[in-house]
Amino acid sequence: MPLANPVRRLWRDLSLFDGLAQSPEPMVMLVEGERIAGLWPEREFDPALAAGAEEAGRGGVMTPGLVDCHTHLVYAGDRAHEFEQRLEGVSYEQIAKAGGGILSSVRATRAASEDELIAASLPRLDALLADGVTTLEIKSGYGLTLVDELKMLRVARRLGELRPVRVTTTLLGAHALPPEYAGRADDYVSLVCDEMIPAAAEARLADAVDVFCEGIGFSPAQCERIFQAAKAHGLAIKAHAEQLSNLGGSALAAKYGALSADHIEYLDEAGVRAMAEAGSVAVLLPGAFHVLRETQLPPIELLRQYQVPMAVASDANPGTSPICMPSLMANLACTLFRLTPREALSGMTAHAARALGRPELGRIAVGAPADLCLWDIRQPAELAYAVQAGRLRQRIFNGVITHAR
Ligand code: DI6
Ligand code: FE
Repeated sequence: MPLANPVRRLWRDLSLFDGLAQSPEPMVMLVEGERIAGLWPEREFDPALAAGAEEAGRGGVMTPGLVDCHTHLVYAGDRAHEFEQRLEGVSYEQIAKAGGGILSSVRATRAASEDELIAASLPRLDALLADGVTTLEIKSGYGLTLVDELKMLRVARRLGELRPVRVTTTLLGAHALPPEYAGRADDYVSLVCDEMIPAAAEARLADAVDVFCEGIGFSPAQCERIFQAAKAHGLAIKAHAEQLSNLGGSALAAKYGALSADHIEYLDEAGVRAMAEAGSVAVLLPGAFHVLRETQLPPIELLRQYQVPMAVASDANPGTSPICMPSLMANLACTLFRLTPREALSGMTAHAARALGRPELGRIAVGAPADLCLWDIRQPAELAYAVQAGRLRQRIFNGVITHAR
């Protein structure tokens, strides 16, 4: 039910980026309760339209709250030693095959209690919030048993209750083959399909199901079984695909109507076409590209040609992207992938929201939830151009100003 007397707040003289484009002239925005209630060019604004509204801000750049649509935020331990090994020339795949990599985070995460995981994850979440995130996706995938995957998903849900942020959750049981299933990958996939997916769906702990379709992950045939199980339980589909090689995982995910295919450095034109036809979002993860010192660029020009929406996310995780700073991702997307600043910002707002199946988020539009960021900069492109903490003047979540300075 709408509030009888919702709080009305007015922002004046805004440089406004609505998630897709920048307004050509200064704007006025009215928020009523939890929603955006009015948008006018400053020169057309009649104060009678917002009678009784409190002026909450003047000047600055207003953007939608940032949407980080791909994170592995919940985990225990760290992998600083592997970072050093990689600097000495050992590859990510070699470390994984020797039982390190994802499996080293699995050992630490299995050993941690829910409260310990909350305590480990909150500083990372707070860093994202302080840089403007109002919605994020959190994946499981460091548990790899029924009990530990559900534990991670519960932690992710609890994080969303502890802070003013929207959290969507994704079951990534097929992230790596746990050691107790060595040589029995198909049996492990059966565990994911027959136990993890039904349990996560039943307890409403997962909004989507993800897979790591890769030589060191799961084969396309195994991923397909998982997509079928996800569909049967009404869960959305995502895929880590074409990160280290081209196995056709993105096209396979598209065939099942995936919300997104993520990483996609090795994606080819057939894969791009399949994604365009299915309406899947291409999630670019420049943090992992940077940390792995990858050289194969995602097919940005083809994605533009086929009009596949491009999202940009942090991939925050202990191995390939220990980075909790979305504005740095905007910068890396431009410097490494040659996105324009506008594409990078759409990638962290409107397109990222689509990659989560929440198209009502990531936009500044009348009627949309008032998740917003007011930045102390002159033009939106500065968010991608300069890497500098502390530019967020106000963070507005569901109509409430949660950070202000
Ligand atoms: N690809 C990635 O970049 C992350 N997961 C995946 O499938 C890395 C996860 C990790 O190294 O812990
Ligand atoms: Fe990832």
